[in-house]
Amino acid sequence: MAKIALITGVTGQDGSYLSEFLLAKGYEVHGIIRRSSVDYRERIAHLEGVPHFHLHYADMSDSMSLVKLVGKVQPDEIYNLAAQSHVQVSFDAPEFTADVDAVGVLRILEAVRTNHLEKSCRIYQASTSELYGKVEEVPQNENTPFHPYSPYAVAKLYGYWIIKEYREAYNMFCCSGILFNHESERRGETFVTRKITLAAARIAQGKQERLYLGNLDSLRDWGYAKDYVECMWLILQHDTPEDFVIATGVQHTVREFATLAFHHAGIELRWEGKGIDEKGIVESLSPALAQGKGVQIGDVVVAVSPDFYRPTDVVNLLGDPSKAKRELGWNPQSTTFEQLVELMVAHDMKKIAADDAAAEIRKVNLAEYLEKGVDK
Ligand code: NAP
Ligand code: G4F
Repeated sequence: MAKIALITGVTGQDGSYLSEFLLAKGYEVHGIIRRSSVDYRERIAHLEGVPHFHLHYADMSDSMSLVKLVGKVQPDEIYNLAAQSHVQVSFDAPEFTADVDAVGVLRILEAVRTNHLEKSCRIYQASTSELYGKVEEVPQNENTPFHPYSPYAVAKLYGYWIIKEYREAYNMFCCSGILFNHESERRGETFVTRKITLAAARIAQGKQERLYLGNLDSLRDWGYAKDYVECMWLILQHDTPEDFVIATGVQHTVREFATLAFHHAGIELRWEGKGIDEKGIVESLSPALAQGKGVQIGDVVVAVSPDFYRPTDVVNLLGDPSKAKRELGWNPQSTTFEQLVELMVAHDMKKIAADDAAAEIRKVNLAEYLEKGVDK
């Protein structure tokens, strides 16, 4: 019998990779989607219609929908990935963030208990390095004290503790993966890495003049999302329910990410100024770009805007993945930082060129339509 997995947050970056991973392992995969006025689900469009992949409407803020769905699907494993996952947005929408990211976890746990599945169903909770927040030690491991530093992190801390509580109170197999930042070609476009790779591609292709960023000194331990979903599965296959730090053990600043991303787009940057006055200036161009009329040597292509500063910012994340390496046999270095940046830029260079080609086709179609009329 194929194992049955239920994924909340299936339309997100991690949900899409995890679906592919579990389908390849022979699972029957069920995902939760929510009603939206635009029904195209970009990251999982290629999976819709695939046998053993099923989507259901429910919402993390609606316990009844979750209870009914868990009862209907009878999952062996639940991967709770759904969240309002943007830290800066959590300052603007703290109550919504708490409802989905904190109480949502409780709703999943209670849906499992209500359906009497607590002995058979294993639960993975998408926890986060944001719990370390205003960090109390570097690097951070499973024993490092938490100091959440945003409404998002405070909500996720509740999720972490309620998972632990249900594990101890009801003997449930539920665990948190404390994942450090992981990125990919499917990363949301307002997270800093994707914002940079898309902008570098647009600037190289003459479609954007400048990229505005916030804190360039912030340090992150960035890994590749495709590598990290394997760990979510490994955590649930472990003999005992335990929490794990998942990270690469290497950190870089936002500035270093930007320098490397622009390099792969054909633009070498030099940095001048400090704080709000810092700028990324074009030092040299690849031969292909040097011949074009777009970006020029001396252009300011990166600047700092206070709009992207946070009321409190987490600035020094570095994970120690020793436990995951030792107990799960997971390799934290499958994809290096350098490979990650390169593959994201390569993807976005193609995407921006293709978007332009598609827009050109739409323009031609529109011109033809206006000229010939709809019936001709
Ligand atoms: P993401 O791309 O932002 O995806 C979030 C998912 O949650 C989407 O499918 C979204 O659905 C869904 N969702 C949001 N609110 C919901 C609601 N009320 N009901 C049902 N679904 C809802 O996030 P991700 O990067 O894949 O991250 C997955 C999880 O890991 C999140 O819990 C995140 O907080 C956590 N995490 C991420 C990282 C990272 O670096 N990526 C690191 C540590 C922890 P829509 O598509 O409909 O919006
Ligand atoms: O890319 P970010 O928005 O990711 P952040 O805040 O680290 O959160 C992500 O990783 C967490 C794991 O640690 C997840 F739990 C969470 O769900 C999410 O996936 O920002 C990274 C850093 C921050 O210090 C931010 O201040 O980059 C800095 N930054 C500088 N300029 C910027 C920008 N961040 C964004 N989003 N946009 C900027 O323009």
